Amino acid sequence: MLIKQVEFIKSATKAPHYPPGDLPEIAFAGRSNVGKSSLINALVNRKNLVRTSSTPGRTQLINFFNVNGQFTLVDLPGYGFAKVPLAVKKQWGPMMEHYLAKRANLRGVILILDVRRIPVAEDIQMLHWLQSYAVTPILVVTKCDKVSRNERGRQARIIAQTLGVAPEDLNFFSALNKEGKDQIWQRIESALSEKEPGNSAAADETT
Ligand SMILES: Nc1nc2c(ncn2[C@@H]2O[C@H](COP(=O)(O)OP(=O)(O)OP(=O)(O)O)[C@@H](O)[C@H]2O)c(=O)[nH]1
Ligand SMILES: [Mg+2]
Repeated sequence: MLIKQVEFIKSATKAPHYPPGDLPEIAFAGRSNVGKSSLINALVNRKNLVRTSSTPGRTQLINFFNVNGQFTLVDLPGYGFAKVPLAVKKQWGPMMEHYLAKRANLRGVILILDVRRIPVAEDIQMLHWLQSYAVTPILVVTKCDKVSRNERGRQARIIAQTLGVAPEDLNFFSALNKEGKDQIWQRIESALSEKEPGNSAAADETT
């Protein structure tokens, strides 16, 4: 993917505040601190388009970015961080389901997992939502620079088994050495070029 132009559009929590959904869209989901913002920055070759943080759970808004005037990338709020206030935690599920149900232009969601960790309940929940809203999941296992090849293989089997997917469905990535970037772009491009997914009907129903 040739990146000519990337710009922040806006932040939102609810559908009335989302930017117009006239371009195909790809969203990034995962636990707090898993590396969502780092992956977006790496994909668009920018060091700090999206703020990365050492304080997990900082991004509680849905952030929209336009790429080349052609499609939208969306940084979704992270989940699963223990220190986030309960009131904020309770908002996550409805905010996510609302977004997934309403966003008819959504073509795929990149679900990001830490190579060193077993997927949590919210990861599995997210995958189930994607299946029920017919949104293409793209599974990315990140921070691969932190483990050996052997450890990666072992973890990949556990992660795939916990999620109920084939190990071949996992895309390995590292924001440090950019391993896996081209393959992830290929998956994104193929999701972007898919025809209208089945969730446009669901969006109409709930309006
Ligand atoms: N070694 C290594 N560190 C990474 C990688 N990806 C992210 N990090 C680090 O992990 C921390 C969190 O990264 P972010 O990209 O901010 O994670 P996030 O998922 O956007 O976090 P929230 O927005 O708080 O939910 C930062 O210190 C990053 O530098 C990676 O592939 N390898
Ligand atoms: Mg972030």
